[in-house]
Amino acid sequence: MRLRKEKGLIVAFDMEDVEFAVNLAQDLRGAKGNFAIKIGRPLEMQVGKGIIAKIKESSDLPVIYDGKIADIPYISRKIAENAYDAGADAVIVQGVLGSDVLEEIKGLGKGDVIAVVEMTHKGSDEFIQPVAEKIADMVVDIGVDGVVLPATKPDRVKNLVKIVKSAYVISPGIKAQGASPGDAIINGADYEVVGRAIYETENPKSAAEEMYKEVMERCR
Ligand code: 3DU
Repeated sequence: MRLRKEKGLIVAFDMEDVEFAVNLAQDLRGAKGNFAIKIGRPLEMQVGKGIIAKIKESSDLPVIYDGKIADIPYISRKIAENAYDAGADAVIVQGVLGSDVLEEIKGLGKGDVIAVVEMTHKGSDEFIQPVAEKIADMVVDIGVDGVVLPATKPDRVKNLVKIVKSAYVISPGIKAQGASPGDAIINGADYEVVGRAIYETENPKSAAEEMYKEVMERCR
């Protein structure tokens, strides 16, 4: 199930408790709102790629594998292929690696390719930010399906969304990293990515629903 270019929330699954992750995936089945699930390495490392299949079986939502793939084209393709074959609808790749890596993964034709253009942390300003416009141009030329832009830097989201055009924009950095729900979507992003502020709460399903409501109300 591919992601559409529309407003929604992506729940980051970075927890290390596999049973908790599977239960949350099941809970999110009936959640009110437009949701997707993003599986990160801390969860994947507990059991390997089998977690992608497990989460996919447990939920009816699009599943993104966030391996932040960053290797030579041959290895990057292998990682992406394993993720798609396990059931991932999309994989996340570091855009800064260059066009050959992205083309290799895109060439698999097995699902969405999402490229990281700029990141939320301060260190991203040292080397990635100065070339982010170039990365955005390149990933758009290749025809990636989605891009990652930092919700913690709303002015950057505003500038970079103008370049990415038809690709959907997903933006992490909400709450735990300082951005407020709605900061990225108000500036042109499609999805906001939220991890700890959902899965570290008493009732993650209602936290996800509440946050979805809050974002939609702010962006109306
Ligand atoms: O800070 P949170 O717990 O809401 O999680 C944010 C998620 O988004 C996490 O999976 C992380 O790997 C991802 N992400 C960023 O936080 C920042 C980026 O620039 C790119 C991805």
